[in-house]
Amino acid sequence: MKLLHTSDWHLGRRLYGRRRYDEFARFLDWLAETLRDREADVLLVAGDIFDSGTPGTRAQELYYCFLVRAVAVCRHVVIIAGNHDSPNFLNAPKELLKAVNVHVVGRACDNPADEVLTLRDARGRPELLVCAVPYLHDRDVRSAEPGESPEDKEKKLAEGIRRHYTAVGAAVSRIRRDLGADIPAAALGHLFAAGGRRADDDGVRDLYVGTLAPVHADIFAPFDYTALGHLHSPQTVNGADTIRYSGSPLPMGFGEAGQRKSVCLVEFNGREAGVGLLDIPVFQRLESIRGDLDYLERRIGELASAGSDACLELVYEGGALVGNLRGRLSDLTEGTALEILRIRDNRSAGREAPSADENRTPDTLSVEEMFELRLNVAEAPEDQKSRLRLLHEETLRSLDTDGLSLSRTFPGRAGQHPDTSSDAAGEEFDDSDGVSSLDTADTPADAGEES
Ligand SMILES: [Mn+2]
Repeated sequence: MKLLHTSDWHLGRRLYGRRRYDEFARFLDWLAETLRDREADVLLVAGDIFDSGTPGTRAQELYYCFLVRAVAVCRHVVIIAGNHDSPNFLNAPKELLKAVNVHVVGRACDNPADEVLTLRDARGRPELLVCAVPYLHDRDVRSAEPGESPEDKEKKLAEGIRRHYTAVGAAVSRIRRDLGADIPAAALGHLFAAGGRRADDDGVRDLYVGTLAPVHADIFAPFDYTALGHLHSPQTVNGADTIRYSGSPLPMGFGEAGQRKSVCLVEFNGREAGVGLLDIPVFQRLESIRGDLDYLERRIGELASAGSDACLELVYEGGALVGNLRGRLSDLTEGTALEILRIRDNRSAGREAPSADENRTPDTLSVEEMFELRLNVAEAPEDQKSRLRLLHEETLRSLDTDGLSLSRTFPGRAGQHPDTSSDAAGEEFDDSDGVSSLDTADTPADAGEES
Protein backbone atom coordinates (compact mmCIF):
# COMPACT_ATOMS: atom_id res chain seq x y z
CA MET A 1 0.00 0.00 0.00
CA LYS A 2 1.71 3.16 -1.21
CA LEU A 3 0.54 6.73 -1.01
CA LEU A 4 1.90 9.97 -2.31
CA HIS A 5 1.43 13.24 -0.38
CA THR A 6 1.60 16.74 -1.86
CA SER A 7 0.01 20.13 -1.08
CA ASP A 8 -0.01 23.87 -1.75
CA TRP A 9 -0.06 23.85 -5.52
CA HIS A 10 -1.57 27.35 -5.56
CA LEU A 11 -2.64 26.93 -9.18
CA GLY A 12 -3.08 30.34 -10.80
CA ARG A 13 -0.61 32.15 -8.56
CA ARG A 14 1.72 34.64 -10.14
CA LEU A 15 5.23 35.54 -9.15
CA TYR A 16 5.54 39.33 -9.15
CA GLY A 17 3.11 39.55 -12.02
CA ARG A 18 4.65 36.71 -14.02
CA ARG A 19 2.28 33.94 -15.03
CA ARG A 20 3.40 30.44 -14.13
CA TYR A 21 1.08 28.14 -16.07
CA ASP A 22 3.97 26.47 -17.81
CA GLU A 23 5.54 25.56 -14.47
CA PHE A 24 2.23 24.31 -13.06
CA ALA A 25 1.62 22.18 -16.15
CA ARG A 26 5.09 20.68 -16.03
CA PHE A 27 4.75 19.89 -12.35
CA LEU A 28 1.42 18.14 -12.88
CA ASP A 29 2.89 16.16 -15.82
CA TRP A 30 5.73 15.11 -13.56
CA LEU A 31 3.31 14.18 -10.77
CA ALA A 32 1.15 12.02 -13.04
CA GLU A 33 4.26 10.23 -14.33
CA THR A 34 5.57 9.77 -10.80
CA LEU A 35 2.27 8.25 -9.61
CA ARG A 36 2.53 5.79 -12.47
CA ASP A 37 6.23 4.99 -12.15
CA ARG A 38 6.08 4.57 -8.37
CA GLU A 39 2.87 2.57 -8.58
CA ALA A 40 1.18 4.68 -5.91
CA ASP A 41 -2.26 3.47 -4.84
CA VAL A 42 -3.45 6.73 -3.31
CA LEU A 43 -2.73 10.43 -3.84
CA LEU A 44 -3.35 12.84 -0.95
CA VAL A 45 -3.49 16.58 -1.67
CA ALA A 46 -3.45 18.59 1.57
CA GLY A 47 -5.07 21.85 0.52
CA ASP A 48 -4.37 25.12 -1.29
CA ILE A 49 -5.07 23.50 -4.64
CA PHE A 50 -5.84 26.91 -6.07
CA ASP A 51 -4.38 30.23 -5.11
CA SER A 52 -7.76 31.89 -5.08
CA GLY A 53 -11.30 31.01 -4.08
CA THR A 54 -12.33 32.00 -7.58
CA PRO A 55 -9.69 30.40 -9.82
CA GLY A 56 -9.45 31.32 -13.48
CA THR A 57 -10.40 28.86 -16.18
CA ARG A 58 -6.82 27.93 -17.03
CA ALA A 59 -6.11 26.93 -13.44
CA GLN A 60 -9.31 24.88 -13.41
CA GLU A 61 -8.40 23.18 -16.66
CA LEU A 62 -5.01 22.16 -15.26
CA TYR A 63 -6.74 20.71 -12.18
CA TYR A 64 -9.36 18.64 -14.00
CA CYS A 65 -7.00 17.42 -16.73
CA PHE A 66 -4.60 16.27 -14.04
CA LEU A 67 -7.35 14.41 -12.15
CA VAL A 68 -8.25 12.46 -15.29
CA ARG A 69 -4.64 11.33 -15.63
CA ALA A 70 -4.24 10.62 -11.91
CA VAL A 71 -7.21 8.27 -11.62
CA ALA A 72 -6.01 6.40 -14.68
CA VAL A 73 -2.85 5.38 -12.80
CA CYS A 74 -3.78 5.31 -9.10
CA ARG A 75 -6.83 3.95 -7.29
CA HIS A 76 -7.88 6.90 -5.14
CA VAL A 77 -7.30 10.62 -4.96
CA VAL A 78 -8.22 12.50 -1.78
CA ILE A 79 -8.32 16.29 -1.80
CA ILE A 80 -9.04 18.74 1.01
CA ALA A 81 -9.51 22.48 0.88
CA GLY A 82 -6.82 24.80 2.26
CA ASN A 83 -7.24 28.34 3.50
CA HIS A 84 -6.84 29.67 -0.05
CA ASP A 85 -9.53 27.41 -1.50
CA SER A 86 -13.22 28.13 -1.60
CA PRO A 87 -15.01 25.24 0.16
CA ASN A 88 -18.00 25.69 -2.15
CA PHE A 89 -15.91 25.80 -5.29
CA LEU A 90 -14.07 22.57 -4.46
CA ASN A 91 -17.24 20.84 -3.31
CA ALA A 92 -19.36 21.75 -6.33
CA PRO A 93 -18.21 18.78 -8.54
CA LYS A 94 -17.82 16.50 -5.50
CA GLU A 95 -20.45 13.89 -6.47
CA LEU A 96 -19.23 13.68 -10.05
CA LEU A 97 -15.63 13.26 -8.94
CA LYS A 98 -16.61 10.63 -6.39
CA ALA A 99 -17.83 8.47 -9.27
CA VAL A 100 -14.20 8.26 -10.48
CA ASN A 101 -12.68 7.76 -7.01
CA VAL A 102 -11.66 11.35 -6.44
CA HIS A 103 -12.79 12.26 -2.93
CA VAL A 104 -13.08 15.95 -2.20
CA VAL A 105 -13.74 17.44 1.24
CA GLY A 106 -14.06 21.19 0.84
CA ARG A 107 -15.86 21.93 4.06
CA ALA A 108 -15.79 20.37 7.52
CA CYS A 109 -18.66 17.93 8.08
CA ASP A 110 -21.13 18.51 10.93
CA ASN A 111 -20.25 15.05 12.14
CA PRO A 112 -16.43 14.73 11.94
CA ALA A 113 -16.81 10.94 11.52
CA ASP A 114 -18.17 11.67 8.04
CA GLU A 115 -14.70 12.88 7.06
CA VAL A 116 -13.28 9.37 7.46
CA LEU A 117 -13.09 7.51 4.15
CA THR A 118 -12.62 3.77 3.88
CA LEU A 119 -10.57 3.15 0.76
CA ARG A 120 -10.67 -0.32 -0.78
CA ASP A 121 -8.20 -2.24 -2.88
CA ALA A 122 -8.83 -3.65 -6.36
CA ARG A 123 -10.61 -6.63 -4.84
CA GLY A 124 -12.85 -4.52 -2.67
CA ARG A 125 -11.08 -5.15 0.63
CA PRO A 126 -10.52 -2.16 2.95
CA GLU A 127 -6.88 -1.05 2.64
CA LEU A 128 -6.62 2.43 4.16
CA LEU A 129 -8.65 4.83 6.30
CA VAL A 130 -8.22 8.46 5.30
CA CYS A 131 -9.32 11.25 7.61
CA ALA A 132 -9.88 14.07 5.17
CA VAL A 133 -10.07 17.08 7.48
CA PRO A 134 -10.13 20.30 5.44
CA TYR A 135 -8.88 23.67 6.62
CA LEU A 136 -11.10 24.42 9.60
CA HIS A 137 -12.67 27.86 9.57
CA ASP A 138 -13.64 29.65 12.77
CA ARG A 139 -17.26 28.86 12.29
CA ASP A 140 -16.55 25.14 11.81
CA VAL A 141 -15.09 24.68 15.25
CA ARG A 142 -16.06 27.42 17.66
CA SER A 143 -18.90 29.73 18.49
CA ALA A 144 -17.90 33.35 18.69
CA GLU A 145 -18.98 35.39 21.67
CA PRO A 146 -19.20 39.14 21.81
CA GLY A 147 -16.35 40.89 23.59
CA GLU A 148 -13.78 38.16 23.00
CA SER A 149 -10.15 39.24 22.79
CA PRO A 150 -8.15 38.09 19.75
CA GLU A 151 -6.20 35.79 22.12
CA ASP A 152 -9.43 34.17 23.37
CA LYS A 153 -10.49 33.63 19.78
CA GLU A 154 -7.21 31.98 18.80
CA LYS A 155 -7.32 29.78 21.87
CA LYS A 156 -10.87 28.65 21.20
CA LEU A 157 -9.99 27.96 17.59
CA ALA A 158 -7.03 25.77 18.62
CA GLU A 159 -9.26 23.91 21.11
CA GLY A 160 -11.92 23.45 18.45
CA ILE A 161 -9.36 21.99 16.04
CA ARG A 162 -8.20 19.61 18.77
CA ARG A 163 -11.79 18.49 19.47
CA HIS A 164 -12.35 17.92 15.77
CA TYR A 165 -9.26 15.71 15.34
CA THR A 166 -10.09 13.83 18.55
CA ALA A 167 -13.54 13.01 17.16
CA VAL A 168 -12.02 11.89 13.86
CA GLY A 169 -9.48 9.72 15.72
CA ALA A 170 -12.27 8.07 17.74
CA ALA A 171 -14.18 7.37 14.53
CA VAL A 172 -11.08 5.65 13.11
CA SER A 173 -10.94 3.21 16.07
CA ARG A 174 -14.66 2.53 15.75
CA ILE A 175 -14.46 1.86 12.01
CA ARG A 176 -11.42 -0.40 12.43
CA ARG A 177 -13.32 -2.41 15.02
CA ASP A 178 -16.41 -2.70 12.80
CA LEU A 179 -14.29 -3.76 9.82
CA GLY A 180 -12.36 -6.23 11.92
CA ALA A 181 -9.21 -5.25 10.04
CA ASP A 182 -6.16 -3.50 11.50
CA ILE A 183 -5.59 -1.28 8.47
CA PRO A 184 -3.50 1.91 8.56
CA ALA A 185 -5.05 5.36 8.93
CA ALA A 186 -3.76 8.55 7.34
CA ALA A 187 -4.98 12.03 8.28
CA LEU A 188 -4.92 15.18 6.21
CA GLY A 189 -4.80 18.68 7.60
CA HIS A 190 -4.23 22.25 6.52
CA LEU A 191 -3.05 24.15 9.56
CA PHE A 192 -0.06 25.52 11.41
CA ALA A 193 1.27 22.87 13.78
CA ALA A 194 3.26 24.17 16.75
CA GLY A 195 6.91 23.47 16.09
CA GLY A 196 6.47 24.05 12.37
CA ARG A 197 9.36 25.89 10.78
CA ARG A 198 9.15 28.77 8.39
CA ALA A 199 11.87 30.29 6.27
CA ASP A 200 12.12 34.06 6.24
CA ASP A 201 10.55 34.61 2.89
CA ASP A 202 9.05 31.22 2.12
CA GLY A 203 5.95 32.56 0.45
CA VAL A 204 3.79 31.86 3.49
CA ARG A 205 3.23 35.34 4.71
CA ASP A 206 2.55 36.03 8.36
CA LEU A 207 -0.88 37.04 7.37
CA TYR A 208 -1.65 33.51 6.25
CA VAL A 209 0.10 31.69 9.04
CA GLY A 210 -0.63 33.95 11.96
CA THR A 211 -4.35 33.61 11.75
CA LEU A 212 -4.14 29.85 11.80
CA ALA A 213 -3.85 29.13 15.48
CA PRO A 214 -0.93 26.76 16.05
CA VAL A 215 -2.11 23.40 17.30
CA HIS A 216 -0.02 20.87 19.13
CA ALA A 217 1.08 17.90 17.05
CA ASP A 218 -0.06 15.38 19.69
CA ILE A 219 -3.53 15.60 18.15
CA PHE A 220 -2.15 13.46 15.31
CA ALA A 221 -1.20 10.57 17.62
CA PRO A 222 -4.10 8.33 16.47
CA PHE A 223 -2.90 8.36 12.86
CA ASP A 224 -0.23 6.24 11.23
CA TYR A 225 0.67 9.06 8.85
CA THR A 226 -0.34 12.73 8.84
CA ALA A 227 -0.22 14.62 5.54
CA LEU A 228 -0.15 18.35 6.21
CA GLY A 229 -0.40 21.41 4.02
CA HIS A 230 0.04 25.13 4.62
CA LEU A 231 3.77 25.56 5.26
CA HIS A 232 5.68 25.76 1.99
CA SER A 233 9.01 24.29 3.09
CA PRO A 234 9.10 20.49 3.29
CA GLN A 235 9.49 19.41 6.91
CA THR A 236 8.56 17.01 9.66
CA VAL A 237 6.74 18.29 12.74
CA ASN A 238 8.66 17.99 16.03
CA GLY A 239 10.97 15.48 14.41
CA ALA A 240 8.19 12.93 13.89
CA ASP A 241 8.93 11.20 10.60
CA THR A 242 5.25 10.41 10.01
CA ILE A 243 3.84 13.92 10.57
CA ARG A 244 4.90 15.95 7.58
CA TYR A 245 4.44 19.02 5.49
CA SER A 246 5.15 18.05 1.91
CA GLY A 247 5.72 21.75 1.09
CA SER A 248 4.72 23.52 -2.11
CA PRO A 249 5.91 22.04 -5.42
CA LEU A 250 7.05 25.43 -6.76
CA PRO A 251 9.01 28.08 -4.89
CA MET A 252 6.45 30.70 -3.96
CA GLY A 253 8.91 33.55 -3.57
CA PHE A 254 12.59 34.42 -3.89
CA GLY A 255 13.04 33.39 -0.26
CA GLU A 256 12.60 29.81 -1.49
CA ALA A 257 14.87 30.18 -4.51
CA GLY A 258 17.24 27.22 -4.50
CA GLN A 259 15.15 25.28 -1.96
CA ARG A 260 14.71 21.63 -2.85
CA LYS A 261 11.03 20.86 -3.41
CA SER A 262 9.60 17.40 -2.96
CA VAL A 263 6.58 15.14 -2.53
CA CYS A 264 6.34 12.44 0.16
CA LEU A 265 6.12 8.79 -0.83
CA VAL A 266 4.71 6.71 2.03
CA GLU A 267 4.80 2.94 2.01
CA PHE A 268 2.85 1.00 4.63
CA ASN A 269 4.05 -2.24 6.08
CA GLY A 270 1.01 -3.21 8.09
CA ARG A 271 0.32 0.01 9.97
CA GLU A 272 3.91 1.14 9.97
CA ALA A 273 4.65 3.99 7.57
CA GLY A 274 8.03 4.30 5.84
CA VAL A 275 8.53 7.75 4.32
CA GLY A 276 10.79 8.83 1.48
CA LEU A 277 11.05 12.15 -0.36
CA LEU A 278 10.96 12.44 -4.13
CA ASP A 279 12.65 15.57 -5.47
CA ILE A 280 10.62 17.67 -7.87
CA PRO A 281 12.64 18.93 -10.85
CA VAL A 282 13.27 22.68 -11.04
CA PHE A 283 11.04 23.95 -13.84
CA GLN A 284 12.06 27.59 -13.62
CA ARG A 285 15.21 28.85 -11.97
CA LEU A 286 14.84 31.76 -9.54
CA GLU A 287 17.80 33.71 -8.28
CA SER A 288 18.04 36.53 -5.81
CA ILE A 289 21.15 38.68 -6.29
CA ARG A 290 22.19 41.11 -3.60
CA GLY A 291 25.07 43.51 -3.61
CA ASP A 292 26.44 46.79 -4.90
CA LEU A 293 26.16 47.80 -8.51
CA ASP A 294 29.47 46.16 -9.49
CA TYR A 295 28.40 42.86 -8.04
CA LEU A 296 24.93 42.96 -9.60
CA GLU A 297 26.46 43.72 -13.00
CA ARG A 298 29.05 40.98 -12.70
CA ARG A 299 26.55 38.29 -11.64
CA ILE A 300 24.06 39.23 -14.34
CA GLY A 301 26.92 39.04 -16.85
CA GLU A 302 27.87 35.56 -15.67
CA LEU A 303 24.29 34.29 -15.91
CA ALA A 304 23.81 35.88 -19.30
CA SER A 305 26.93 34.34 -20.78
CA ALA A 306 25.90 30.95 -19.42
CA GLY A 307 22.64 31.35 -21.34
CA SER A 308 20.56 31.25 -18.14
CA ASP A 309 16.83 31.93 -18.33
CA ALA A 310 16.50 32.54 -14.59
CA CYS A 311 13.97 34.92 -13.11
CA LEU A 312 15.77 37.47 -11.00
CA GLU A 313 15.28 39.49 -7.88
CA LEU A 314 17.89 42.23 -7.67
CA VAL A 315 18.59 43.86 -4.33
CA TYR A 316 20.81 46.91 -4.48
CA GLU A 317 22.84 47.14 -1.28
CA GLY A 318 25.44 49.69 -2.31
CA GLY A 319 26.06 52.85 -0.32
CA ALA A 320 25.97 55.31 -3.21
CA LEU A 321 22.81 56.68 -4.73
CA VAL A 322 22.39 55.34 -8.25
CA GLY A 323 20.42 57.35 -10.71
CA ASN A 324 17.94 55.35 -12.79
CA LEU A 325 18.81 52.07 -11.06
CA ARG A 326 15.96 50.22 -12.70
CA GLY A 327 16.90 51.40 -16.16
CA ARG A 328 20.58 50.50 -15.76
CA LEU A 329 19.83 47.01 -14.47
CA SER A 330 17.20 46.38 -17.12
CA ASP A 331 19.70 47.30 -19.84
CA LEU A 332 22.00 44.54 -18.60
CA THR A 333 19.42 41.84 -19.30
CA GLU A 334 18.39 43.31 -22.64
CA GLY A 335 18.70 40.65 -25.34
CA THR A 336 19.28 37.81 -22.85
CA ALA A 337 16.91 35.10 -21.65
CA LEU A 338 17.06 36.52 -18.13
CA GLU A 339 13.97 38.12 -16.71
CA ILE A 340 13.97 40.66 -13.88
CA LEU A 341 10.88 40.26 -11.73
CA ARG A 342 11.78 42.56 -8.91
CA ILE A 343 14.26 45.30 -8.10
CA ARG A 344 14.72 46.53 -4.57
CA ASP A 345 16.81 49.45 -3.49
CA ASN A 346 17.83 48.92 0.11
CA ARG A 347 18.90 52.55 0.28
CA SER A 348 15.24 53.49 0.27
CA ALA A 349 14.59 51.31 3.34
CA GLY A 350 13.51 48.18 1.52
CA ARG A 351 10.95 49.95 -0.59
CA GLU A 352 10.50 48.83 -4.14
CA ALA A 353 12.40 50.87 -6.67
CA PRO A 354 9.97 53.03 -8.60
CA SER A 355 8.49 50.76 -11.18
CA ALA A 356 7.63 51.35 -14.76
CA ASP A 357 5.95 47.97 -14.57
CA GLU A 358 2.39 48.42 -15.63
CA ASN A 359 1.50 45.24 -13.74
CA ARG A 360 1.63 47.11 -10.49
CA THR A 361 -1.63 48.95 -10.77
CA PRO A 362 -4.60 48.58 -8.45
CA ASP A 363 -6.16 46.25 -11.02
CA THR A 364 -3.35 43.74 -10.94
CA LEU A 365 -2.31 43.81 -7.30
CA SER A 366 -3.88 41.25 -5.01
CA VAL A 367 -5.83 42.54 -2.07
CA GLU A 368 -2.99 41.47 0.20
CA GLU A 369 -0.35 43.29 -1.86
CA MET A 370 -2.46 46.42 -1.86
CA PHE A 371 -2.82 46.23 1.91
CA GLU A 372 0.93 45.78 2.25
CA LEU A 373 1.58 48.88 0.15
CA ARG A 374 -0.87 50.83 2.26
CA LEU A 375 0.96 49.74 5.42
CA ASN A 376 4.22 50.95 3.93
CA VAL A 377 2.75 54.29 2.99
CA ALA A 378 1.46 54.68 6.55
CA GLU A 379 4.94 53.75 7.85
CA ALA A 380 3.29 51.67 10.54
CA PRO A 381 5.69 50.20 13.14
CA GLU A 382 6.55 46.51 12.59
CA ASP A 383 4.64 45.13 15.60
CA GLN A 384 1.55 47.08 14.65
CA LYS A 385 1.87 45.90 11.06
CA SER A 386 1.69 42.23 12.00
CA ARG A 387 -1.41 42.85 14.13
CA LEU A 388 -3.04 44.77 11.30
CA ARG A 389 -2.18 41.99 8.85
CA LEU A 390 -3.90 39.46 11.12
CA LEU A 391 -7.03 41.55 11.37
CA HIS A 392 -7.05 42.20 7.65
CA GLU A 393 -6.69 38.52 6.81
CA GLU A 394 -9.37 37.59 9.31
CA THR A 395 -11.72 40.08 7.72
CA LEU A 396 -11.00 38.71 4.25
CA ARG A 397 -11.58 35.16 5.42
CA SER A 398 -14.88 36.03 7.03
CA LEU A 399 -15.99 37.61 3.75
CA ASP A 400 -14.84 34.58 1.79
CA THR A 401 -16.51 32.00 3.96
CA ASP A 402 -19.75 33.89 3.84
CA GLY A 403 -19.75 33.47 0.08
CA LEU A 404 -19.14 37.17 -0.33
CA SER A 405 -15.85 36.86 -2.12
CA LEU A 406 -16.87 39.57 -4.54
CA SER A 407 -16.34 42.04 -1.75
CA ARG A 408 -12.64 41.41 -2.26
CA THR A 409 -12.67 43.87 -5.10
CA PHE A 410 -11.51 47.34 -4.35
CA PRO A 411 -13.99 50.18 -4.26
CA GLY A 412 -14.86 51.18 -7.78
CA ARG A 413 -13.84 47.81 -9.16
CA ALA A 414 -17.15 46.06 -8.70
CA GLY A 415 -17.68 43.58 -11.46
CA GLN A 416 -14.03 42.91 -12.05
CA HIS A 417 -12.53 39.66 -11.10
CA PRO A 418 -11.84 39.79 -7.39
CA ASP A 419 -8.49 38.09 -7.25
CA THR A 420 -6.17 39.32 -9.92
CA SER A 421 -3.25 37.29 -8.60
CA SER A 422 -4.86 34.42 -10.43
CA ASP A 423 -5.46 34.92 -14.06
CA ALA A 424 -9.17 35.16 -14.49
CA ALA A 425 -9.08 38.75 -15.63
CA GLY A 426 -7.61 39.54 -19.01
CA GLU A 427 -7.21 36.35 -20.94
CA GLU A 428 -10.17 34.31 -19.91
CA PHE A 429 -12.81 36.98 -19.90
CA ASP A 430 -13.05 39.00 -23.01
CA ASP A 431 -14.82 42.20 -22.20
CA SER A 432 -15.65 42.73 -25.83
CA ASP A 433 -17.89 39.69 -26.06
CA GLY A 434 -20.94 41.57 -24.92
CA VAL A 435 -21.06 39.97 -21.50
CA SER A 436 -21.78 42.72 -19.07
CA SER A 437 -19.22 43.15 -16.35
CA LEU A 438 -21.78 42.01 -13.78
CA ASP A 439 -22.33 38.75 -15.63
CA THR A 440 -18.61 38.24 -15.76
CA ALA A 441 -18.34 38.76 -12.05
CA ASP A 442 -20.90 36.07 -11.41
CA THR A 443 -19.04 33.50 -13.44
CA PRO A 444 -16.33 32.38 -11.06
CA ALA A 445 -16.88 29.90 -8.29
CA ASP A 446 -19.33 30.54 -5.54
CA ALA A 447 -20.25 34.13 -6.10
CA GLY A 448 -23.59 34.79 -4.54
CA GLU A 449 -24.26 31.17 -3.80
CA GLU A 450 -25.07 31.60 -0.18
CA SER A 451 -26.44 35.06 -0.13
MN1 LIG B 1 -0.40 27.45 0.92
